[in-house]
Parts: sequence; structure tokens; C-alpha cells
Amino acid sequence: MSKNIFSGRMEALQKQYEELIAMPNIMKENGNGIYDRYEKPILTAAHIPLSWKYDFNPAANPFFMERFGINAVFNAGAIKWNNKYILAARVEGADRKSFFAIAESPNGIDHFRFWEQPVTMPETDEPETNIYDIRLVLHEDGWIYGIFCTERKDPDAPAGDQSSAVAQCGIARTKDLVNWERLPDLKTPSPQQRNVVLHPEFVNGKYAFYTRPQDSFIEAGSGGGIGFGLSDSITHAEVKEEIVIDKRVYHTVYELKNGLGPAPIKTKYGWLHLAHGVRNTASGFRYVCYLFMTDLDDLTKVIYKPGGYFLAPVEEELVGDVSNVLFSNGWIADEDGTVFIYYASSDSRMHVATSTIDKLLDYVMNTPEDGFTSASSVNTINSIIGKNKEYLQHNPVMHSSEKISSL
Ligand code: M1P
Repeated sequence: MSKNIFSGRMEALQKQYEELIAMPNIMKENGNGIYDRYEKPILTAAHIPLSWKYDFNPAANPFFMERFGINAVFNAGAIKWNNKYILAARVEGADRKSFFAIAESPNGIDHFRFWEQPVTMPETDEPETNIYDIRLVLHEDGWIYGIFCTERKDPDAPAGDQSSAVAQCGIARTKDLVNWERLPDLKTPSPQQRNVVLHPEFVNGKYAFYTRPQDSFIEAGSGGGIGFGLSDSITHAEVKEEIVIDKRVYHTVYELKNGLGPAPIKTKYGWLHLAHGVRNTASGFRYVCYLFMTDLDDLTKVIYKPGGYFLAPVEEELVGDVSNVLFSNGWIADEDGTVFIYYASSDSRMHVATSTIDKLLDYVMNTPEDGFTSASSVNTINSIIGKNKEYLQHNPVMHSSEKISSL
């Protein structure tokens, strides 16, 4: 009887799993011209291999019962490696602890499959409780770095407080994404750090980090903003001075917190950055992503910054463990100019959007900046309408389908 339960469930779940991995992902139609979204999430808790969750011995597990629950798969770092599109996902167990696991796809859009085992990340002398949100960076020193958040219980938390924590930046490096060498955590002047990113090139012969100084575990407090600093060493990384290059601003999508996403992409006009911004609402924090560009020679100088968000959660993306969150810490710029933007929705699942370097440059360099007032927004719209009227008056034939008469 139980043998039937075992084999029946095992076969059905294996079939379902293989169907999920084989499912194609279709581009959604009529996007905004900047990027395209896809119909389905690319990684979810259901993509976790059955062998991680189930004991396959019928004598030990007659009901083919789950022995280790997975809650969510999100906030993945990304890299193209050995011609495969690689994600280092944050996998969160039912026990709330996160760890990293590598999944690969042949095309960056679908058929993502996890490697046989999750990443065994070595610990430091002061082991952390939780690790999450890894950024994968191929540095010009030849190593692939994993820069991630480490979390430990706050030793100064009052008795009974089981929530206060200290977040810092963990650093590890690898040549094969399997064997990792753990290095000491980054030291900075800030009491807490999250969303730290390693710049892929040396800057004046030093390692360069983007940081996110913050006063407490959740609140940016008097700090915040995206910081930048240099370290002489990576094996004992220390940023002695953090310069905030992208501040929080009142009544914007990044008024409460912000933080860099993946490492920036180098273009002929500047470094393209994808970041997240947070604002408060009556229903809690809202996380969206925005783009900006820094100068090729002076990495602390923001030279273009479109107003508002670039990507925000929509439809089913709006709901999850932490609803109203869109977060990205991974993107891949392919040789042909395609950019794969990997983002998580509501701390629950991974998605992809695709664009190109040319489109992202056009977006970042030609989208109006935030004017910071309602009046300024209306002025910007009126200026677009005015230019359209003028253009369409001189080019009516080409745009006959666009109801010129209504202008
Ligand atoms: O829950 C939303 C996000 O919250 C944190 O981001 P930040 O440090 O900017 O507040 C991170 O824990 C992130 O993993 C999470 O997605």
C-alpha cells in the first residue's frame, strides 16, 4: 500500500517537475519599448530539485513526504559563464534561512535548472545566521566574486528582542562557482551594510565597492544612499571612506532607502547602474528599480538619471511573502548587446526582462530627470506634447494612423 503511495507520488512529482523545466517562456506583447517582460517566472520554489526535499528511500519515507520545505527562490546574482546563463539564487527554506544555489539556462529566458547541490559557502570565524542577495562579479583580477549580505543577531539587543540584527557584507571568490574561498567581511565606517557591490575593474589600483551605509538593520537612518569607497586589499577588504554618490531624496521612489543592484555595465558613454529604491506607503514599503549612469573616469559622478522608476511590480508580481517588492541584483550583458535583467518579485520568485544596451542607453540618456514637483511633471509632459504637435504638423503623412486631427 505505502509502496504504491510512494511510487505514485514520486512519479507524478517527477513528471510535473520535468514539465516545469521544459516549459517555454513567451515574451509579453506591447511592452514599453524599453524592455520586454515574459509570461512566466523563471525560478520558483517549485524549481528546486526533488532530491533536495524528499528522501527517495521507500523504507525511510513510505509516504514520499517532503523532508525539507523550500519557501521561495528570489534575489539572484547573475553571470554568463561557459556560454550558460547562470543565476545564483537566494533560496529560502521553510525555516526562513537563506542560502545560495546555482541554476543555469541555455538561453537566459527559460529552462533554468538547478545544479545538483546548493552552494556550500564557507563561514568566517564569526559564523552568520543568514546569508542572502549575492552579487556575482567577474573582476579584472580573474576571480569571480560573490558579494552578499551576512546577518547575525545583534549582540546589543535587549533581552527578549529576537529581531534586531547586524547586516554586513560577506565576500567569497571562486573559479568554478562550486568551490568558494571565503574572505573576511568588508569593514566600513558604517554600523550596518547591505547591498554592497564590487566594481568589476580596479580603480587607481584598488578594489572599489558600492556600499549602502545604514544606521540600523531596517532603517537607513541618518545614513543611506548608494556609497562608494576604495580598498587596498580584497583579502582584508576595508573601505575607510564612503562617499554617497546617489542620495535618498524627499518624495521620490527612493526617499526611504536605496541600494545598488548588480555590478554596473560598462558602455561607451558611462557605467550603467541598476538600483532599487524604497518608499513607505500605508500598506508598507514599496520597492522598485531605477537606472542611472556614472562617468567613465569619475565613478562617483552621476551623469544621467531618469526620473522615477524603470521597473515596478505588476500583476502577480505585486503579491508574495513581502508584497509590493521588485528587487534586482543580477543582469547579464550579452555579446550581441542583449541585456537580461533578472528581478525578483515580492521576495518570492525570479523573473527576466530583456532589453539591449542601445535601448538602455537611449532610456537613461533621453528620459527626463525627476523635477521633484507636480508642476515640473506637468511641464515635462507639456513639452513632450508640444514637440509631438510640431513634429506631426510637419510629418502628417507618416503618422496618418495616429489621429493627427485630435492634436
Ligand atoms: O524585503 C525587501 C528587500 O529588503 C531588503 O532590501 P533593503 O536592504 O534595501 O531594505 C533585502 O533584505 C532584500 O533581500 C529584500 O528583497
